[in-house]
Amino acid sequence: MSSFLDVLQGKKTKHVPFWFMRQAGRYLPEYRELRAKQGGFLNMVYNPQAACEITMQPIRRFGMDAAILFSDILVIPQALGQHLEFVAGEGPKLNPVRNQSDLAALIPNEDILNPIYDTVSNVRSALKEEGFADTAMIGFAGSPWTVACYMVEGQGSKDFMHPKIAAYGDPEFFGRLIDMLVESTARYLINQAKAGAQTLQLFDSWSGALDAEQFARWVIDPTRRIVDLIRAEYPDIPIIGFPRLSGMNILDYVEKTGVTAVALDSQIDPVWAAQNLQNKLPVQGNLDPFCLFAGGDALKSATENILQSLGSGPFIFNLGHGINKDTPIAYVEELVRMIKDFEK
Ligand code: 1CP
Repeated sequence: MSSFLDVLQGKKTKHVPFWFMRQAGRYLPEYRELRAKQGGFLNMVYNPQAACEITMQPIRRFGMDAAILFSDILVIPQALGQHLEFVAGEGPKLNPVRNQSDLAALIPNEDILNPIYDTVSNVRSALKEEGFADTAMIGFAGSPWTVACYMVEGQGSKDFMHPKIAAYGDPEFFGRLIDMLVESTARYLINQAKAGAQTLQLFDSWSGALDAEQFARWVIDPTRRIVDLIRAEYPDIPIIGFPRLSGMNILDYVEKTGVTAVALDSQIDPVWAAQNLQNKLPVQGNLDPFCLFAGGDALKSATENILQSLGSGPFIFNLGHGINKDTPIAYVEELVRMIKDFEK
């Protein structure tokens, strides 16, 4: 039985299960090799054989307790009819949706997501066939607020000015966009569960951009609606929420969204999390990815601090955000050793 799923089901485990955000990706030479052959990120996302292979790569190397689907949060805007491309060295570019008429002009085609469900079932088979029967499969999506950030801004941003102005200034348009995202994201996650995903994670990378009132409206409420829609079909599937940089709003998030577990960014003190969050639900996190990049004594002491603070309660070790592409693999190996050696 998977210790990752055990933690999410409230059972005690002997070891601390772990996986790393962006564990499949450019820090791995085998990923870079496949990417060069496949010609581009989105080609790999929509190719169920390639995406399965990439999902498996870190599992074979490091033996994580969970494999996360190789895909991206921006496939949902694409399925809703928005033009998307990844420009090398610049990240995602979308034709911005800034008002009701931009929104009305979109022609959705959710069938484009079908290959991703094939990836999920391919990964489940590959895990069994390659002897990783205890490794769980995580499906995921972006949360409506974070996906709307990219849809309205049209690209990444430091402050997401356009979506914030739309959320304050044209809540009717913005609310309609969020409603669309709630519906399509719930369908997308339910289909991943149908294809074999055993846990679902919602990434809200930009939830820290909102004040408390806007956080309640655009993060908590839509997340709760997605959780309710999923639970109507899959009452028992664990759902992990990641309200990144949400600060003290994380308390309301934990209380009101209905998520099974909460993923922590690196700003949150593990000691505080043990006292204020882990008494309510399992937590996941939260080593700073740049501490892993730096390695050495800093990596050792931060990892020990996290394991000592959170390791004896319901806990899944992870990073506080995605692993950086230039992270030395030797440091990842060292981190894995420290987590595996930890005695509860
Ligand atoms: O090879 C490449 O150049 C592509 C880089 C890459 C990768 C490997 C992108 C582009 N996305 C991904 C995969 C990905 N994205 C996964 C796979 C599973 C894993 O191994 O963890 C996941 C879960 C995501 C989720 C994602 N995409 C988020 C949420 C988590 C986070 O990092 O905050 C976000 C915000 C995105 C958008 C995105 N996709 C890619 C980039 C470079 C970005 C960020 C753009 C920005 O700077 O705002």
